[in-house]
Amino acid sequence: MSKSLVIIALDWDAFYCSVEEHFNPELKKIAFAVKQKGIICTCNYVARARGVKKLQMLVDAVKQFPDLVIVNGEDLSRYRDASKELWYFVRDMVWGGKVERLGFDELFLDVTEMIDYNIALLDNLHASGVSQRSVDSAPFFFRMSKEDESVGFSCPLSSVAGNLATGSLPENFEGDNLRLVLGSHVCHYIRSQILDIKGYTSSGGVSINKTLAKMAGAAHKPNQQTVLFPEFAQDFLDAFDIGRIPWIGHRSKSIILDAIYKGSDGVNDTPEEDRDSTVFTVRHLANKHIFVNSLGQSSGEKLWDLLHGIDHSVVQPTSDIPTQISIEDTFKSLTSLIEVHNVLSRLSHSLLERVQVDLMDSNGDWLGHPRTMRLTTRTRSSGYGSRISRSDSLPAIVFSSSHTSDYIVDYLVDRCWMPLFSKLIGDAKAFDIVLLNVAVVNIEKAPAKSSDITAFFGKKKPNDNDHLQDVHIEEPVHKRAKVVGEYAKSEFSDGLAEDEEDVVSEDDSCDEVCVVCGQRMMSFALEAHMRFHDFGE
Ligand code: DCP
Ligand code: MG
Ligand code: MG
Repeated sequence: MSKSLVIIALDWDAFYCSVEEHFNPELKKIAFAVKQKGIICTCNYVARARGVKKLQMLVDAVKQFPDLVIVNGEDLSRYRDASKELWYFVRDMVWGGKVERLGFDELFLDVTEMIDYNIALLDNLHASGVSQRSVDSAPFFFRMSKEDESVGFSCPLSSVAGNLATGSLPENFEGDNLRLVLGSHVCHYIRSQILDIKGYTSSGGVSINKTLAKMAGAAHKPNQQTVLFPEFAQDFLDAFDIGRIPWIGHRSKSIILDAIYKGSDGVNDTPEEDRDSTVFTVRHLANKHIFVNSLGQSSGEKLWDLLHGIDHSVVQPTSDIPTQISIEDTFKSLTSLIEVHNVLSRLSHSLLERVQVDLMDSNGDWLGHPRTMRLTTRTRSSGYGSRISRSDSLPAIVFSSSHTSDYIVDYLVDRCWMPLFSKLIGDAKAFDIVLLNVAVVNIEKAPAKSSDITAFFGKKKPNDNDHLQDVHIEEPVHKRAKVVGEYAKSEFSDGLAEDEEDVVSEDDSCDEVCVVCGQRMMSFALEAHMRFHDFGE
C-alpha cells in the first residue's frame, strides 16, 4: 500500500505587522494596522482583539477605532525581504529543499522523505529486539539530518503536537497516522526554530496534502498548529461552506449552486437565500458528472475531488529566481512627457533595486538575467479595461558594477523607456496616462558562477522579432494591485485558469495581479487565488 505524503502548511501571523514589529518592537504592545491605499491590509492581533478587521476600509477603521495606530505599508520591500529570509531559513531545514512559496507569507513543506527516514529508524529499533512498548513510550529522537545524527529533536510518539482539526484522535498511531504524528512534531520543531532564531510566529497545518494542510492550519491561529488525520478529513470539510475551500471562488460556487438548485423550467429554482452550500450538502446533491458538466473537465474533477479531501497537487519547490519583476503606479492623470519621464525615473530606481535584491546572491553573483524589458500603460481613453505593453531587449548596462544606479536609471529612461513610451502612444498628440508599469521579464538562470555578463549576453543575440513586441493585455479589475515580483505560478491556479475559461464571460478574461504575492493570472482565477490567501478569515 502506498504511503501518504506528509505536508506542512505554514502561514506567518499578521505578517506585515510582524515585520513592522521586528523593526520597531514597541509596536508589539499596541493595536496597529498596516495600510495600503485606503485599505487596512492587515492588523496585529492586539487590534484584532479589539475588533479591527483585515481588509477594512481605512476611513471606517479610523472612525471606529480613533486611537488605532496606522503604519504605511506601501513600500513592500521590507515584507519581501523578510519573506525571502524566512523562506530560505525554512528551506534549509527541509530535505531536498521541498518548499513551495505562496505569496509572501505562506509556505508548503513536503517533509515526506524526512518522515520516511525516521520511520525506518524506528522500524530498526523495533527490529533490534527492543520491545515495541518501550520504544513507543520513550521519547524518540527525530533526525533532521542524515549526516549529522546530533541534529534533531526529541518527541513523544504517543501524542500529537498541537491541535486536532476535529478534536478527535485516531484509534491507533500506526501507519499513515504515525507519519502525521511525526509530521506534527516536525512542524512544531520548525515553527519553534523560526520563532527562536528569526522571531516570527506562524500558524501551521499538517496533513496528507496541501489543501488539507492549509485548511487545518487556519483552524487555530495565531501561533498554533493543527493536525488533520485523513480519517477525519471528510467530517472536517463537510462543515465548511464550499466557498471556504481554497480555490473555490464565488464564480465557481455560484455555478455549482445553480447546477444543483436551478430547476430546468426556471420556475422551480430554490431562492438563493435557501440554498444550503455546505460541502456536505453539495456532495450529496451533486455528483462528479454535474461538476464536470458545469465547470469543465479539469476544474470539475479537481473541485469535486477537493470536496472529498483529495488534492493531487504536489509541493513544487519555488525557484530562487522570479519569473519577472515589475513595479507600477497609478495616477489621476499624467499628460506631459516630463511627468512621464519623472515617473519612469522613480519606477526605474525601484525596479533596479528589486532586480539587485531578487536576482543577486549574497556574494554579489547574479542568479539570473532578464532578457527583456516591458513597459505597460493604461490611458484614460483606453478605459478601465485595457493595458497596452511594449517590450524591448534589456541592455546589459543594468548588470554593470562600474556605473552608478543614477547613471543606469538615466540611461534606461532616456534610451529605453521613453522610446518605448513613444511607441506606445503612437501618433497621439495628447495623452492621459493613468497607469505605468515597468518590468523585466524573460529571466534566464545565470550560468553557474558566471560574473561575465557580457559573455552571457553575447551568447544569444536579441531576436529581431523580440525587439518590439506588441502585447495587449486587459486591465485588472482588482483595483488594489500595486506591483510586484512574480514567482512561478502554483500548479493549482494554472489548472483552474485553463479550465474555467469555458465558464466565464468575455469581460472577465482579464490579466490580474495578486496584491498579496504579485502573481499574474487571468482575472477569473484571481478570486479563487485570493480565497487561497484569505482562507481562515
Ligand atoms: N495582504 C494584502 N492584501 C490582501 C491580503 C493580504 O496586502 N488582500 C498582505 C498583508 C498580510 C499578508 O499579505 O500581512 C499576508 O496575508 P494573510 O492573509 O496571511 O494575513 P496576515 O498574515 O496579516 O494575518 P494572519 O495572521 O491572519 O495570517
Ligand atoms: Mg498570515
Ligand atoms: Mg497568508
